[in-house]
Amino acid sequence: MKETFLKQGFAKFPSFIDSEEVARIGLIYDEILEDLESASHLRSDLSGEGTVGVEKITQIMCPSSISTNLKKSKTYKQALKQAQHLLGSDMALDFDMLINKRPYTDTPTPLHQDAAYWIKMPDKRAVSCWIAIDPAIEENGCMWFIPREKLEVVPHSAAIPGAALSCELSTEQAVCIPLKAGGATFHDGFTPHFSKGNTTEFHRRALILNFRPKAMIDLERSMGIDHQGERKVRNK
Ligand SMILES: O=C(O)CCC(=O)C(=O)O
Repeated sequence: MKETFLKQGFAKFPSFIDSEEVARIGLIYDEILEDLESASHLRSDLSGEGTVGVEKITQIMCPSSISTNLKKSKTYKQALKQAQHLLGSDMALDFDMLINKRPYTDTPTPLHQDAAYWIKMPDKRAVSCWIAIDPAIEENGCMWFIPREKLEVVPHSAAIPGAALSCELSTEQAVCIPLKAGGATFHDGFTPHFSKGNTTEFHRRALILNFRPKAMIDLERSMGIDHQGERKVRNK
């Protein structure tokens, strides 16, 4: 898995957490998702269209700052261990987020590279662990990745101010990664990815943890970046 990740920028981990842990995380997830008040400053609609209550793709940044039980969970410990295995023992949790695609909202997450959202860093190592809390399939918005070669960011922009960033690249080589609940993918900041809309009657809940070298997190924080603010292109 490490070899695949380093070569193409992403890898699949079919059984990352067990069903009991999925259920535990799922309960915390739903509490945060349903609580419109405490998370309001961390919450937005990736589609750029919705307001709270009619969201299509709900993104809640730093859920572990709302429920401290998340950070203590097996999931967070295991994801950190895996990130360190993939990229080195200095990897630490930079930020986490929930992304939920509501039933029948049919709104894709556009093709992008995560590094477009981040400042340019001297040490480019970073890995996102995307954990399926519900089964993820093409029809509800599982992840698609394009194998990457270079550690470079192409130009990005947002279709609507405040919406998710997108870029223009061919998706001919994109690989669809369905997962059962508890499965995960790992991708780096340069790997282009997207997901299709949710056309099913069920929610598509994903929990995402991002790791990078501790020194780079310190650099970000010294520049006031904590991943809780405005969504925009930073990698200029
Ligand atoms: O969950 C999604 O639809 C997109 C997730 C994503 O872009 C990411 O984890 O970097």
